Amino acid sequence: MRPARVILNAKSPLINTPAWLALLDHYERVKKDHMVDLFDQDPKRFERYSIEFNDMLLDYSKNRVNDKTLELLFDLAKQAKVEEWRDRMFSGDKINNTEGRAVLHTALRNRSDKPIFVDDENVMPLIETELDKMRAFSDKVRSGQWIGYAGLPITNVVNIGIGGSDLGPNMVCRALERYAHNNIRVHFVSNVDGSHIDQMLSHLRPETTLFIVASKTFTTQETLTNANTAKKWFLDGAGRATEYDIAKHFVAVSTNEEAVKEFGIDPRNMFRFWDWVGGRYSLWSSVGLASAIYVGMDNFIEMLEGAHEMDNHFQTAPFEENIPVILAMLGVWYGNFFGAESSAILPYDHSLRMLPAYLEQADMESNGKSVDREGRQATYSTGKIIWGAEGINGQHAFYQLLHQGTRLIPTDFIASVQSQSDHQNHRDILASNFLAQTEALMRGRTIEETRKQLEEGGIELHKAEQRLPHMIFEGNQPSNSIVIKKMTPRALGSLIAMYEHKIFVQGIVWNLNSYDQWGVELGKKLTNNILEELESGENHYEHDSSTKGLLDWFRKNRNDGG
Ligand code: G6Q
Repeated sequence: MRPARVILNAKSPLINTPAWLALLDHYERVKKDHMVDLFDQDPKRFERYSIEFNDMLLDYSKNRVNDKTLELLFDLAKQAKVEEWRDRMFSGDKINNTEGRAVLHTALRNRSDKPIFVDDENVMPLIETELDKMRAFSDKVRSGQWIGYAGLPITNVVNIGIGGSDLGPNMVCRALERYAHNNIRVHFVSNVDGSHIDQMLSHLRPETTLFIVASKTFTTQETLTNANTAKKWFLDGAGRATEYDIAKHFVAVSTNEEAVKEFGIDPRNMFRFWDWVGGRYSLWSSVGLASAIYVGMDNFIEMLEGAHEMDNHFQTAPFEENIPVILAMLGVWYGNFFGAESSAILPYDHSLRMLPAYLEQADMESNGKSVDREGRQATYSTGKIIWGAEGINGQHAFYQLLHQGTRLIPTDFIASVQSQSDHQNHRDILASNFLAQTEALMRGRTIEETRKQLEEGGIELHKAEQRLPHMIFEGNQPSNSIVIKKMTPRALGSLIAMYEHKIFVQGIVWNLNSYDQWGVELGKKLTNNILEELESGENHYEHDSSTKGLLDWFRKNRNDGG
């Protein structure tokens, strides 16, 4: 008999709590309400359901909520003790209970004088030291003072990392391109598919390239494989570099000094962070080194300040005015009551093109859990499927399903008003698409409106009647509009911190530990077993017939004949 996988008899009690039951009851009353009517009934709906924060505006009026809905959602947040958990996180309590760790990415951007303790040690001086080290190093690289082995300044920086050690700094570099150094380009290699690093290296020269090997554990197979390939390329290249020259071209970002040394990087060229910084929350730490070199340390600090301002807002604003709390609870409303399974991130700003991929990890790795903090089965939906792409491209592709599909998909539309380019006509076209889409998703198109349009188009009556049902849009598709004046480092910091806290609040409501990732760890282990078999040609482990069949097929068809 198959060994039992599920040992959990205990069920998480959330769905029987008073706040949850009240929401269920309320849902039955309002589930059919159309937003068009809600707007008609309340001319001040936008004023009442929008918030300005620094240079950011959140308009959440195009959501299927009324005052009562929000009140009940905030009751649920209170019942879950969001405020207490929030304060515990900020003060360094070990809220990551399965790994016994504090969760202190907020300390990395603590711009106040307040000390923050982990195990009775104030971590702020440690953070300041690393920030100073990042500044000294990035200044040298940017000013051309950091000289490679052939006496030339660095022109290309390659960040080798994956997951949390890649997506964050990569997304930040794209978002802040307008602040980039004129002569330094930054590249990111994450995939262990050798063609990724080959492609990258093919247009670089060892003399002017700096590699940042970013890995919290410094044991990640993909990263170390790519780093070794880079080292070999550096040493075997036409430039006659020696082991001695590695110090000028390889630096590490890690928590694991021993492994960094073993790889051959001088610990003096190591930038540290700590186990209380989760990989997917690490862009604020020295993992951000590539971005600090690219945009300069002043801009990097400004990004930290923007995040810190959002931290303060999250810690102090009442729920009714608290942006991360509002966004989180709207997500709970759709996921747990309307049964929405996914949520889309739709940036209308080319510089935010990597934001969906970044948030996919941040959200799904944090809240993709089915067991609560106490080890009980969650009998309710938790983290939604997060996906997205640049909105304007999506309009010509997948928006069809948003408008007329059978699923409810809440969306975040994100735009910045002052575009990076000088083309004003482009800017206005982009903005009008943004505005038109959220309006269309909300309003839809009624049968009368559709019929009128068909009549005006002069289509024959019988054809028009045939086409009619296909051209009706139900509307009532919720969206948040997040509009930023200009994509500055400060605004970006606030935006990312906003999403981090949204994810935190949802994790607390669902009673999850959002800060472990055992699902990711499992993948790493299974790969090693199969790699051993692939390389040796021997079978050591038991597999199902599918995995075995595939393994044999790979072996038979490898291009090295091995
Ligand atoms: C992040 C995840 C994961 C991690 C990568 C890289 O929260 O745990 O994405 O960042 O697996 O790990 P290293 O930084 O240890 O190489």
